[in-house]
Amino acid sequence: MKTAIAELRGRRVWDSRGRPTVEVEIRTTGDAVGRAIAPAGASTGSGEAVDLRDGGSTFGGYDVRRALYGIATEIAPLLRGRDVRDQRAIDALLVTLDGTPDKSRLGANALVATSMAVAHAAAAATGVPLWRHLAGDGPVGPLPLPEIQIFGGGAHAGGRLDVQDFMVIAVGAPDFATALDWTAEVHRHAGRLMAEAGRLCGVADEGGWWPAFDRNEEALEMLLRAIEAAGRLPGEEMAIALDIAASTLGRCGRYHLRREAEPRELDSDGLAALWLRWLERYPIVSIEDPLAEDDPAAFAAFTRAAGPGVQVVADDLVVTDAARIRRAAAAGAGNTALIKPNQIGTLSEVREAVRAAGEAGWAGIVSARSGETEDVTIVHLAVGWGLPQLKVGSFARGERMAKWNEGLRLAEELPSGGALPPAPRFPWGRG
Ligand code: 2PG
Ligand code: MG
Repeated sequence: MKTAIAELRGRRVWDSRGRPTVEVEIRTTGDAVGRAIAPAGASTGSGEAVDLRDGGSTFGGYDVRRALYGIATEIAPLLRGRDVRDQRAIDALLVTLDGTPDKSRLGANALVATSMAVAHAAAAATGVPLWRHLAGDGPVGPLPLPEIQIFGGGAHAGGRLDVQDFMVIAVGAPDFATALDWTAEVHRHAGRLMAEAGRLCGVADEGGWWPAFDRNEEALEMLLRAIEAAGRLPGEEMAIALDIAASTLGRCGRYHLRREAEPRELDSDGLAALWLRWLERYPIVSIEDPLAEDDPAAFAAFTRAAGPGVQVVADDLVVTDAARIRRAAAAGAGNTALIKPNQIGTLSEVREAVRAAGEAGWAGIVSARSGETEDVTIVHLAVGWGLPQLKVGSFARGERMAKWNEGLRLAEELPSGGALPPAPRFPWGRG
């Protein structure tokens, strides 16, 4: 057998924010190599699996020596000799070995890097691309529709705006490459318009422009101008998507906004009403985490009020956890799940979350984190598992462009070429 794990090692590498992170490299008995790197979030849901850090003062407490120690002393000995094609069994072993409900003993960073490296090694050992390996005998999805950040805010830009991600979706693009072409122009024009207006302050965590706006709506207005300047029809060709990341704005139904006119403290209804006004005024097709993770009833009320024409994405509320997705779906809180592998820890659990979303009639968006690297596993995951959308931050910086560029390469390999998911790309239509 050439697919057994001969060697598994962790190493400390660095992410896009200059923080340590975990890379796992697996070599099989047939000399195939698989490698994967754990990403990390800044605005994390409280139910996420634990990203194990050393604490203390070195590298701000973000060092990963403990996670690497667990890989060397427990994970590697346990997995040596296992068949890399047996992802489910390996993931189950990892979950049992950790033994905690939140992966806090070995760390979800150690687990996710291991689990993804297993998939890479299996693909390499069997001589197929990762997307094909992940799909198994099942159908392969088309390339996902990109959701791309133009301005950063919230936790990704020092709280410069209340809303975390101002993004665009090329809803009218005929294929993946064209979606990127259109976005490149919007991104470029947005930067130019901001510089002209004296509102450009650099680049935020995920590569979007770091804005110096006084009000949240200035960002929406400028986004609209950038779409028009790029020669695209707002709403029909290029639509707006937001990630409010409302869990960073308040708790227990009390929200504090710094970039709005008075009143700046809003209750759940007030916050929902603000977003509903934006939905009427701007071509917004998708809104993520409009209410906080501890406010599911208001999240559900907002989903109903927004109507079937709007994609309401649950991130912090469901944290890529199948059980939480089922609960949220039963309550009507959202209609789309954000899927981030490191929120749960192993690929098999991610797969379960994707299944739970599908069974509930929800759509899925596979997503990167604010702390990223050159790792492109999630692009293959979107294709292999047929997730129709991909969110990886902006159209700048290597760790983001690595994913978009991987999509362009896959367009040459896939049976569907560069085609995007068939219309309607938003299953609930645009109202
Ligand atoms: C999010 C992600 C990506 P983070 O909230 O969806 O934008 O951010 O990785 O910081 O959680
Ligand atoms: Mg989010």
